[in-house]
Amino acid sequence: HRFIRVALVGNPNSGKTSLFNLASGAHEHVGNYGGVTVDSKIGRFYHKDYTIELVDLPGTYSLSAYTPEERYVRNYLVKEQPDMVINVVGASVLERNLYLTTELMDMGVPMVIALNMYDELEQSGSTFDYLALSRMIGIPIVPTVAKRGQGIPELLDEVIKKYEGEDKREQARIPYGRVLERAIELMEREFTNVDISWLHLPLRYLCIKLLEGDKEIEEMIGGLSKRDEIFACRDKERVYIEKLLREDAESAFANARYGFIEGALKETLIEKSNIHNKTR
Ligand code: GDP
Ligand code: K
Ligand code: MG
Repeated sequence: HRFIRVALVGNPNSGKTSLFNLASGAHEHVGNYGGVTVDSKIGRFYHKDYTIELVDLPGTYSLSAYTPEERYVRNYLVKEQPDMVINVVGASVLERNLYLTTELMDMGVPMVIALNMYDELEQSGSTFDYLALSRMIGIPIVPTVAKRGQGIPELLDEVIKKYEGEDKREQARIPYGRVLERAIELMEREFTNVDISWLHLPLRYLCIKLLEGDKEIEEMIGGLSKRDEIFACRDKERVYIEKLLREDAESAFANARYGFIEGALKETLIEKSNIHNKTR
């Protein structure tokens, strides 16, 4: 019997708790962690030859360190290192929900996407080529109707497939455009011969967050001997980004994420209002 630790990550109201309850039955219990007010539930159940431990994390729109929920979820992912994340995405509010997905991709967490509220998408008359999006980002996407339990076995099958390495695809990296990519590259060079393995975060993610001005990540690397050079490079690149793009680095990264999402949806999602426009 194999044991897989899976974390549910998604926006508030995307259907995480519904999915959690339907998948785990009545075996969940409420736990409080580390004195924070936000909490998460843990449930264990069997799927095929596996024991799955599922954690229902607090809802969050982003993985910056601004709100207790954001901090909690990011720290959970870094410290607990779940085997897999199920990113629960509300199909009726795709653009906003996928922002968190891009951040999870930056973090390099192995994940499967539950395209939840699929019933609402179908009722809306929109068509969404989610398999094309899946190919684009290299992440399995499974339609679900969590409140009725639909799609959950298929979702868990994908979790197991990915856990067992049967899905050979590499998760795509978000392209940030020439200016930001150059800044990331220069930052990455500052980490040459610096051991960051203990941080359990990809170097690219670390550099992006430092450029964004993330205080928690700053503190994490505050003990490095090369910290002064790294911060100097960061400060210089932030000024450079603002000069070239006429927006601060944090907005530039956020806008690039939305740009990526917009481009991906343009190719895969036909909303009903657009169908009308085209046939008129
Ligand atoms: P959470 O905040 O992510 O934990 O979301 P919840 O599981 O609490 O769900 C939020 C609301 O959406 C509840 O009213 C659910 O009944 C409803 N809901 C959950 N999944 C689905 C779904 O697949 N389709 C529809 N139409 N509603 C859903
Ligand atoms: K709803
Ligand atoms: Mg919930």
